[in-house]
Amino acid sequence: PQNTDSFDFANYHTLEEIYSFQDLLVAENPNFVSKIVIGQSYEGRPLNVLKFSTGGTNRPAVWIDTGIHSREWVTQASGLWFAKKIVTDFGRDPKLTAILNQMDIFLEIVTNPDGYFFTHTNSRMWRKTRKPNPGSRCVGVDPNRNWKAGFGGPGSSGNPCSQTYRGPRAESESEVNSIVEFVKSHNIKAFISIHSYSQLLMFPYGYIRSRIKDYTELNNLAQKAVTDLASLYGTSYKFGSIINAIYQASGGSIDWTYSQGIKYSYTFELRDTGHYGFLLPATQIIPTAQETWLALMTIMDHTLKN
Ligand code: ING
Ligand code: ZN
Repeated sequence: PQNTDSFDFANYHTLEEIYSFQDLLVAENPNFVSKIVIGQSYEGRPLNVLKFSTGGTNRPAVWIDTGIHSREWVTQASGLWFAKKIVTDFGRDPKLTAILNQMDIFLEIVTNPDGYFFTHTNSRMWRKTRKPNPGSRCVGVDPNRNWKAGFGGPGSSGNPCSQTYRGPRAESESEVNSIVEFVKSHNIKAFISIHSYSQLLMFPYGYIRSRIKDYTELNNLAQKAVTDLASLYGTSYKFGSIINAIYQASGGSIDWTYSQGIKYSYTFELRDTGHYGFLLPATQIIPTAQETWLALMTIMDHTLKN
């Protein structure tokens, strides 16, 4: 398409189409949207972050990433819809406008571009990065076990052939390290990492059983967010700490961001609960994105007011 109004949000897109969409959106909204290349993937692709900002310097910000696991296609597709939603609603939706008058939003839609490319060309169910592992025939590291919080612990694997291989050391993957450097040099107040599937809204910890010190606040906010999410189509989400809601997992992104003082560290598992799983029909993209947006707004609004 020549403009983002004619972009087909109701279908899945190739990496190239997503990159073109991002450039179009920036070109259409030069005073509001910019593209930051925070690094490059193992195979040399740009790691693009869209910045939505009404001005200021080093403003408090919300980070949203989708697609850190490449096969979770409804997440990248939802990320595209969120990007368009932000430019459409700014100046119209008072709640979003108030958020953007004080905070920036950073959105990384294709957090694992090599993996995403591979899901289109070779193997639809690819999850990890595409970096070779010396001494093994198996390729790739789980970019959600590669963070420096409980790195190497239970719920991660030392076997390069595992889907949850943690990598040789924390932050060994440029896709992870680029976000780490970005987070350290920005004023991030909320960090939201979006996966599929299982219909969950989770907060730290994943690597240990102990409750975080902000447990009550994050639990209550999660409850409110999933209630708002369900108000649109009745989609039912569970919520809780990662270790309680899904399983123990060490080296995940939001345990690290929480340890860096980012209180509102959340992770979603979008639709469905397993009927289609990663192969969610494209007809569900827009409803999934719409309902998730309500929960995101709840978290961003709370972040603004706290
Ligand atoms: N689930 C996540 C995973 O990486 C998760 C669950 C989220 C674990 C956040 C740790 C931290 O296993 C999927 N579907 O990838
Ligand atoms: Zn995932």
